Amino acid sequence: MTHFDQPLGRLEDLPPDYVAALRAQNLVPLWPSLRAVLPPNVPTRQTKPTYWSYQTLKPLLLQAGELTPIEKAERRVLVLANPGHGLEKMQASAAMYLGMQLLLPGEWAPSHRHTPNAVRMVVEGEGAWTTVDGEKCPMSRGDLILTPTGLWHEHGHDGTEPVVWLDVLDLPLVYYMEASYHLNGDRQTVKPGSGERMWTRAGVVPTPVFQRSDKRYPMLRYPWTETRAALLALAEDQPGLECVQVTYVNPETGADAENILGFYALMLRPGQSLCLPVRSPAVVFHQIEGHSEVRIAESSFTLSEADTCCAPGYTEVTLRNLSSEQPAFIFMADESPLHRKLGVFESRS
Ligand code: 1HN
Repeated sequence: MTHFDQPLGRLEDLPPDYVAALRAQNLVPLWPSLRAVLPPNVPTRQTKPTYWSYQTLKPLLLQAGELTPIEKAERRVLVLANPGHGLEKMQASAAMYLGMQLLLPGEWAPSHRHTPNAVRMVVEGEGAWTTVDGEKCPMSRGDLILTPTGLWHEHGHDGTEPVVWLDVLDLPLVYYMEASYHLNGDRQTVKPGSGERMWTRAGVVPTPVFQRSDKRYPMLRYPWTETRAALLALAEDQPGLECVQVTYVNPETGADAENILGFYALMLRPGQSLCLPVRSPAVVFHQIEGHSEVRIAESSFTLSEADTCCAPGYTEVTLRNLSSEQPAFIFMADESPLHRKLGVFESRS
């Protein structure tokens, strides 16, 4: 037996007065906790495979609309919390926060900006908009709207039915870094133009007077009609392609749309099963269209439209389209930009 295989000393093995003397000086012995913080082969993950049903959640969200006026909420959200982290932590994974937000006709969620990055994935309802950095972004089902770090954003609703969207933020990470705060602002003045029109065609970008845009976030709204069409075109063009997936990117640089979390749309062909590679980051799956089975290690969830689930990192995930006739469309969010930037990204298959 090498000394690496030996069990390490426990806190109970030490004289209590020695431990007390250490504590009095804010000192802690490493060896009793070394295996907990640095386990062999696979990290300890508090993130549990967790599923949230939209059908179950929606009436509770509408009830929040009756119980709490928007002025008393600022953002009327039910947080999709992972019990593995403790519900009060409001975390879906180590770095991801998820919430379902309700805006009722005529309501306004005032302008603010903050350090965490956010995106909205529109779940249902028409007539709402989000103004981000002066750009008014209409919200339709399946649209992805960025509200990156530091940019002013406010939500309004000129329609007649409730609007619901999924918020994805890197709040747990930014909060853990002790870097999370917000500022309130005045109603924004809407500027002309929209990135979604100027950057829709991936091969050509606007160059007024031969100048490329120097905006860090040129495109703020990614309409579902375009993303869906891109997936269908990819599937048709590459009939043998197993993973029909697109990444939401900055159209000027090709980099991930935001700094910390990555966003993707995936199409499962009718009847298709897809084994995802085992990778270090946690992943969130949100069904945009159709029905899928998501197997995450020993758990299995059926995702119907607007359902959401999450998988910890270092875990086997298999997706299956439950329809043999229709494609299924899934929105995904993960922590890979963060893992890659920090140099801890890993793919094991
Ligand atoms: C936020 O700013 C919004 O602007 C939604 O709609 C959810 C959760 C935590 C922190 C900021 C929004 C949020 C949030």
